[in-house]
Amino acid sequence: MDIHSPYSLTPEQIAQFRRDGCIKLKHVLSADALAHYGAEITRLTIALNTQSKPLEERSTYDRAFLQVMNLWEHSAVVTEFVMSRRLGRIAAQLLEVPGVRLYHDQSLYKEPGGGITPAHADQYYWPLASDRTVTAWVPLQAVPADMGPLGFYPGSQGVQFGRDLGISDESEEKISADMARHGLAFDVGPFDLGEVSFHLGWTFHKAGPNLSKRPRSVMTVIYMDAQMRLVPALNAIQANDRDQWCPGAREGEVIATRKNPVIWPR
Ligand SMILES: O=C(O)CCC(=O)C(=O)O
Repeated sequence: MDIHSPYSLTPEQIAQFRRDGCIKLKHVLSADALAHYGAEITRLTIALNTQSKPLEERSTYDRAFLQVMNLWEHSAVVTEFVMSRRLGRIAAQLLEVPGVRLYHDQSLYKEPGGGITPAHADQYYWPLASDRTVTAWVPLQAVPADMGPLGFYPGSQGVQFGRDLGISDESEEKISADMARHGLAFDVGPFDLGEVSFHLGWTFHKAGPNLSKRPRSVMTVIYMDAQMRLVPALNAIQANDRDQWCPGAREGEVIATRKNPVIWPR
């Protein structure tokens, strides 16, 4: 199962990512690899998730997906996937940095009937010093339009408004309206099997509901510059993130805890 050999990124694709703060790449992972790692990721997501309420009794956030974090700590198979040199090298090339580490991974499983993922930027949650962060969003099956594919506002990574809004009805309403004010269009479309998207921590994005009868199983890996430093937490959520994903890291210093292995180069 080859998940480590290099993927050819063109200079145009790297320039596109610099401009847009997001990109979708086809044929990144094979059907065999997705079936192999995907089975373990989905198994663990179901086993470890703690959501017990029916969809109609949950908040907007909790209707969006079952969310299970740092699966790599529970399974050697998932560790192998998260440490994929192919994905890590793409992340470093897109960020235009020599190396990347893991911030954390997470499975985002949109159940049949699951709701929208409200508009947001991920870095609101992270106590990190620079914008050199990127999420690989890896669907474990194809994602047609009715399953809630992830969509982006290309070019929104420089927008300041909305950076203080967590995922909520309020973020959906205010950020979507602000994107329209900036003339930034929402770009959404299906994902083929093997297609993977990458978005910066400050690029605004959202997803529609899962109107299909099948779950939308997605694994994400969040990478940061290997030289990323910790900054003081701006809010309780960032303090929690720091303690969960970078335990023992010190403000002002490079985040190099046991939970933040270098993924590329290796
Ligand atoms: O999977 C989704 O619906 C949302 C994904 C997302 O917000 C992210 O990976 O940053």
